[in-house]
Amino acid sequence: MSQAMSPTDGLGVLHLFCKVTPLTEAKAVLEAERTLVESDEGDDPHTHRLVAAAMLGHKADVCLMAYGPDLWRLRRFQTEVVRAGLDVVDSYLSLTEVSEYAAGMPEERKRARLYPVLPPDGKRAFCFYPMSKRRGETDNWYTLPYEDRERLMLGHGKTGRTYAGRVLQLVTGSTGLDDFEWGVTLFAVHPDDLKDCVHTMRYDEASSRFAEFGPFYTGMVAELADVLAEVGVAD
Ligand code: FEC
Repeated sequence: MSQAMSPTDGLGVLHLFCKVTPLTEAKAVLEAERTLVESDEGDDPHTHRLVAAAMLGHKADVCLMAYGPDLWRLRRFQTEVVRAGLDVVDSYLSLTEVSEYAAGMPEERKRARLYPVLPPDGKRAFCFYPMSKRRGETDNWYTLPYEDRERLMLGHGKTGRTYAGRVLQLVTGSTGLDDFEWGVTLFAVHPDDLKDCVHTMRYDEASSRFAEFGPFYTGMVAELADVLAEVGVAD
């Protein structure tokens, strides 16, 4: 076994978007989950976890969001998922982080960003998309002075907090790791909470001037066995 490869702080997050094939075996996918989480303690923040969602539309049948401290363990999970007959048609790699604009947040909230326990209770509507901040000739986020960026992000956070109880967001950093700068994973009570939240935030200057988005994936979170049954994988 290779030695663990872990971020200094926080966890690796691997979103695997998969299609079912005639070779997909539910037992083998469930075994991959068991291996991912095995020997971890449930309440240890450094634990490996899996969020499974049944996806809607042609882009993917399932999303397997595996996260934890050891990137080797995430890689082994990916290998087992492929061996179990799922076709990985898209993916996203990121790391949990505390944004530089959230440095003053209470320790408990910072910890929840770095070591999240997912999925949140009662929020089964699921959405993922990657995004970056614009680096255009007119609007370039990275040439703004820190004070301007901080003001814009405080405005963004204020709008975001109006969705407390309806939407839980996990923004994970991927600059230098994947094609965009962040992965945004949203968990909501109702699907329209997802739409409403993203729509409203687009009017904030931080998004209206500076946000660029990749493809959106939407689905429903459930236990892995139920997700597999719903997308037609036989036992
Ligand atoms: O430079 C950076 O670090 C920016 C990273 C960043 C992106 C981002 C995108 C979205 N957020 C969305 C929803 C919410 C909700 C809350 C919220 C709060 C924050 C805070 C920071 C922050 N967001 Fe963000 N978001 C980024 C950063 N966001 C910093 C304030 C501190 C914190 O809570 O971590 C309210 C959360 C709560 O208080 O419970 C909800 C959505 C997007 C993608 C769409 C868009 O940006 O328009 C939705 C990147």
